[in-house]
Amino acid sequence: MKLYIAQSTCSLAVQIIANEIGLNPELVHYDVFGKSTSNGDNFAEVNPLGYVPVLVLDNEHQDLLTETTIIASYLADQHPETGLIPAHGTLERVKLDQLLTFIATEIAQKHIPLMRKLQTEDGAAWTRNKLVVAYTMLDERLADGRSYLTGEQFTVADAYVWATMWHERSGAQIGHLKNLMAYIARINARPSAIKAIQDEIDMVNIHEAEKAL
Ligand SMILES: N[C@@H](CCC(=O)N[C@@H](CS)C(=O)NCC(=O)O)C(=O)O
Repeated sequence: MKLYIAQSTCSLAVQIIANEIGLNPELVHYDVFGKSTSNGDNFAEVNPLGYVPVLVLDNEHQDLLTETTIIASYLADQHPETGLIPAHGTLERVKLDQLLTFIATEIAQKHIPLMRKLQTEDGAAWTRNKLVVAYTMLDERLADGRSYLTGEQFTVADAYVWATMWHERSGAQIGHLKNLMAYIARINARPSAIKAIQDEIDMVNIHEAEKAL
């Protein structure tokens, strides 16, 4: 499998899930601003929508998957023994999918216009408030002492929240949310997270070195 990633982005959610499972997809770094890739692929042809993550499967047609929630869920579904996602058709799965949609729409996609400074002052204040409300909801969920969002089991929802902690870049004030911060520290300590970050750094360095040639 080939996984297209970009620095400090939602592709980290797929990397950490792949690591939890023990998969080793070939990583390709995409420079979101410079538009080049670490292996020379034309990313506009890979994903005309211009964003990561993209997973290219090893199957007969080399199917290509986009959308963070879909890729992470697909990998987890292929390995039910990991417990990273509940089984399809169960209420637990519906609740997990509900969380994933919440994270995608109320957190990940709310950060992006802020980080890119695309909004008016009033618009940015509205979006930052939305983020604080969303993160507060997660913080309250963790208040009963559970380790992860759904209990003691790390899931794709935790991977996604961890990968989209962009509050310092977007200016959302959430440092006071102690349960959330302890939870993120817990995920940071997972070997899968440490490896994901190191692999990303390595890929960025390889790509930078190629660009310098
Ligand atoms: N709908 C996509 C959006 C992914 C997305 O926003 N990716 C960002 C990084 S987190 C990206 O690659 N942005 C580059 C661009 O849009 O030019 C998903 O949920 O995975």
